[in-house]
Amino acid sequence: MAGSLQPLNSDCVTLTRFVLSEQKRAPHATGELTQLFGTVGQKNVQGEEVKKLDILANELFINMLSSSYTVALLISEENETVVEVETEKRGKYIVAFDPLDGSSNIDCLVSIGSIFAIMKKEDNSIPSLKDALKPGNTVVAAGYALYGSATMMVISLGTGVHGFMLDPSIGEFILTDRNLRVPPRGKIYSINEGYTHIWDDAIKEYIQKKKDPKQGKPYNARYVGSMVADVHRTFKYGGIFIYPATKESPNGKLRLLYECIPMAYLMTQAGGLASNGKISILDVQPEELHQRSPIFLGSKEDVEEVLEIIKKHSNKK
Ligand code: AHM
Ligand code: MG
Repeated sequence: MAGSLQPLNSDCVTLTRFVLSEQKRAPHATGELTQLFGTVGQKNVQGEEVKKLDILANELFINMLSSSYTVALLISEENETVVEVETEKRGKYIVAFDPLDGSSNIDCLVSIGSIFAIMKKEDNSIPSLKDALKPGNTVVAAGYALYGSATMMVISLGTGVHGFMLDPSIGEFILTDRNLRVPPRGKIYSINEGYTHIWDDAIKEYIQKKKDPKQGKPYNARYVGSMVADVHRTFKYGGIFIYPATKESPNGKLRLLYECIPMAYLMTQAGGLASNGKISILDVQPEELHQRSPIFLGSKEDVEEVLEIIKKHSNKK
C-alpha cells in the first residue's frame, strides 16, 4: 500500500545469506568459497576511464578476484595465458571466466552475460597451467550473470541450481528461483541456422526433424546469439541449445573452460544434459587453455534425441 510502512521481511534470502547457509551444510568448509562469492556485486575502485565494455569487465573480474584472498589462478577469455595471483594474496581456488560473453550483442543492447566456473587447487605448489586444465567433473561451483530486462545471477555449489534477481533499490541479489529444474523435454531449438551449409548431416537431419510437421508438432526457433541468454531460456522453458562443429570450425566456437564447462555443470545440476556429441562435456580432459568444443545442452530427452542421430550417422561412416 502506498505510503504505509512495510514490515522488513527478515526471511528474504540474499545471495550472501544463501552462500553462508550452504557453507553450514559442508562439513569441512573453511569459508573461503563464501568469501569468494562475497566479492560479487562490489563496485569498481579504479574504473574511471572509458573502455570497451568487455575489457573493462575483464579488469573488474581480475581486480576483484585477485584481491579477494581466495584464488590462486585465474583463466579469462580475454587473457592469452593464466593470470597468477601474487603469493601474499593467494587462496586455494581457480576461477575460469568469460567476463562479458555475447560481445556481438553489446552495441545493439541485446542481453549479454558473464560466465564462471570455480575449481580447487589440490596442493600448495606454485600455480601453473597444469592446475588450470581441469575437467568439468572437478568443478566445485559455477554460475552466470545475465544482464537482460533484469540482472540475474544463477549459481550452483553442487546442490542444485538457484537464481537470484538483482534488486537495484537495495543493491542485493534476492533468491527468486530456488532449485531450478530444466523440463525433461522442451519445444525450442536454438542454433545459428545461417551455418546450415557447413553442418554435418546429423545436425541437418535433427534440425529438419524439429521443423517437420509430419514428425510431431514443430519446435520454435529461438537464437539470441548470447550463450548466457540462450542457456537461461533453456533452463526456464526447456529445449536444446546447440553450437556444433562445422566444416569450417571442426571444434565449434565456444570455449571449453569458461563457456561449455560452467554451463554443462549447471545444466547437469538442473537435471539436463550437456554433451560434446560423443561424451559428457564434464568428462572432457582440457588440453589447452582456450580450447573449443562443440556443445549440445538442455532438456534430457532433447539432447538424447540429437545424440541418437549423431550416433546413427557415425555408425554409417
Ligand atoms: P564471444 O565470446 O566472442 O562473445 O562469442 C561467444 C558467443 C556466444 O555467446 C554465442 O553463443 C555465440 O558466440 C554465437 O556465435 P555465432 O554468432 O557464431 O552464432
Ligand atoms: Mg565468450
